[in-house]
Amino acid sequence: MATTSAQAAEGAEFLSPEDRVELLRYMLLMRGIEERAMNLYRQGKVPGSFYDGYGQEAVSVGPAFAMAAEDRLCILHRDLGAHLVRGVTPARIFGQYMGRAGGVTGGRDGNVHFGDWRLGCVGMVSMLPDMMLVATGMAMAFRIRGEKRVALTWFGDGSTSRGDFHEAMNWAGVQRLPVIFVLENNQYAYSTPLEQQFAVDPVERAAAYGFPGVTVDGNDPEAMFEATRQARERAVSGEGPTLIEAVTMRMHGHAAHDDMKYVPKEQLEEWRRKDPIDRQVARVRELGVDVDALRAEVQAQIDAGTEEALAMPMPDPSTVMDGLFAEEANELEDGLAPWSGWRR
Ligand SMILES: Cc1ncc(C[n+]2csc(CCOP(=O)(O)OP(=O)(O)O)c2C)c(N)n1
Repeated sequence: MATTSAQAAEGAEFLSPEDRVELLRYMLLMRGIEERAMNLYRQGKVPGSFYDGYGQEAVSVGPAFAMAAEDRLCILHRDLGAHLVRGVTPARIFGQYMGRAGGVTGGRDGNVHFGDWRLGCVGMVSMLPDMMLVATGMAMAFRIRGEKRVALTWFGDGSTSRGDFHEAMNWAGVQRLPVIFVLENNQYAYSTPLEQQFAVDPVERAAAYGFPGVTVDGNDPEAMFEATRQARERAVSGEGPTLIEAVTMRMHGHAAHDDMKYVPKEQLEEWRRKDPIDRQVARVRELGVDVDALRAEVQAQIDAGTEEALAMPMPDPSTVMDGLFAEEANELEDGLAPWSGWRR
């Protein structure tokens, strides 16, 4: 693995002190929202099950922060931080989890299957990893239209054993498409550990399809930012795709119903010591930032978002057919929504 410190140090050259605080803020927001949502689930207010990305906050926030407003993101269920970076508010997310009219899908889809296209987030496709093909197709469209834009998608280690992974990797490589693949290697696909999934480190597969694969410490938001920034540079300058393997750990069960008894306690303990938020807190403290005040600000946002969502009505059944078909829209001509990533 390339050393985290080297990747993060390179990234630090491009990140202002405010950017580094923003990375922490989004990670705190993601963790806080998911903790609150888990409580709402236990209170019976979130239907179905609940999926989170506890411990993987840097994997979603770092890459999303390195992208531009005109880029497009196919976001996985463990990557709430990416929606937050793109400007989705906590209230809309809580509304989504609880199936309310004010949720991102207006109560039309399960709690983690959402994406606000106006903010550049593609609605999550549950069949894994079909979003690799969606991102590859979008990158192909950008190329055909002559637009300097990049598509990025996240997917798990379990996904790399599926045919869709290989089809997307092959086509992206053949066409040298402006697409970034972020493989979140979180050690387990449900209860299946890595050694039962593949005989080679999947990052090596990039070379087989003719483009670079880079392994990154997935618990370091600045290293993730930098790897993605470099991949985006390659993509917009016509050099094609990059596979980024983010090495991390799924610190919770597959979903709320899974007690993950199959994960050895020592393994969890080891990863707890590498918590991505603790790491960024230490950096930001060195900058002289009052982290307790930042935590309080984030908590207030979460409390306000929860209240707002709890007051949202359930969807009106007479609107069930709305939004079934694509409406004519060109987001580049209509003007890009304001958002808060690094290239704002
Ligand atoms: C094609 C397909 N098969 C099965 C599933 C059910 N499923 C959802 S998540 C999951 C495990 C995925 O593991 P991984 O890709 O490693 O991601 P992780 O959950 O570890 O983040 C499975 C089997 C699915 N969504 N799509």
